[in-house]
Amino acid sequence: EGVTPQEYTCLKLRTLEWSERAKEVIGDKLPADAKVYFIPATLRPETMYGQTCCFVGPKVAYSVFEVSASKKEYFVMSTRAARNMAFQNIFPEWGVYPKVVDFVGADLVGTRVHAPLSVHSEGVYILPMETVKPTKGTGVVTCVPSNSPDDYATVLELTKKADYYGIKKEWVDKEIVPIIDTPMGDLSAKVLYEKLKINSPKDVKQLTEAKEIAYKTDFYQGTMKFGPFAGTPVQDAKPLITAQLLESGDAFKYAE
Ligand code: A2H
Repeated sequence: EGVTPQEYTCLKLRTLEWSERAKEVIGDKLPADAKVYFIPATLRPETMYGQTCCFVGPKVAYSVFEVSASKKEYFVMSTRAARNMAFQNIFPEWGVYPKVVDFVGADLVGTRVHAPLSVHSEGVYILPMETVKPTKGTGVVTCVPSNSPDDYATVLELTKKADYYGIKKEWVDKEIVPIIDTPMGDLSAKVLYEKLKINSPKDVKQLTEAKEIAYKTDFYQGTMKFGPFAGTPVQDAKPLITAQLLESGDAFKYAE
């Protein structure tokens, strides 16, 4: 945690169908017509067209928090993030973040959610990512394997070992659509994964390097290839896409 605050865009991924385990844990603690959203924090809102799943740490603690009793709106995230949000006018009452249900990440795996802007409009699945840090953002990470080397590495790992991770292969095996064109091609995460000879999400050193290169290449040399801003440089498109997400109510700003 640095001295300067990090400003994230938080996306609202509405739950469409809970995993069996999550249903058991929820029991009758939520109204039947509740609108429950998973809340990933991202620095790359311009890539949201390419979401193929959403990650939780399987051993990380998550809870459902009530954000609007009248609208029956609830958020799934870490308690740490809820507490911070309660002091950023994201909950109706200053400093108050009512907790309704407690989970461990593994309970949530297999839940299907709607990811705003994603080409996979039928919904994407909540999947496990071992490298999720409980002390960063909301603890929920939306997965964009076209542009995030970490996400690409985890998608490959889960695809190779679906049984081991207790997931269905079709939950992870979604088409990776190119979102941003760059001098190194239109799938910067995949190109760098291969070039730096990364083998798994545990190759932290190479992944750190890949992340830095991907970020700079996409931002400074990238042009949108997908969506309404196709042809626009990423530097110009990024604030426009962010504004659109905030305007539609599919996202909000969160700082820590
Ligand atoms: B980014 P910073 Cl396409 N644990 O979003 C691990 N990683 C987390 C996290 C957590 N608790 N919370 C957020 N993140 C990820 C998109 C993306 C991201 C792309 C490319 C790069 C990238 C899709 N995943 O991040 O340490 C989230 O992934 C590269 C750093 O606060 C978030 O943005 O700087 C980013 O890390 C925040 O990282």
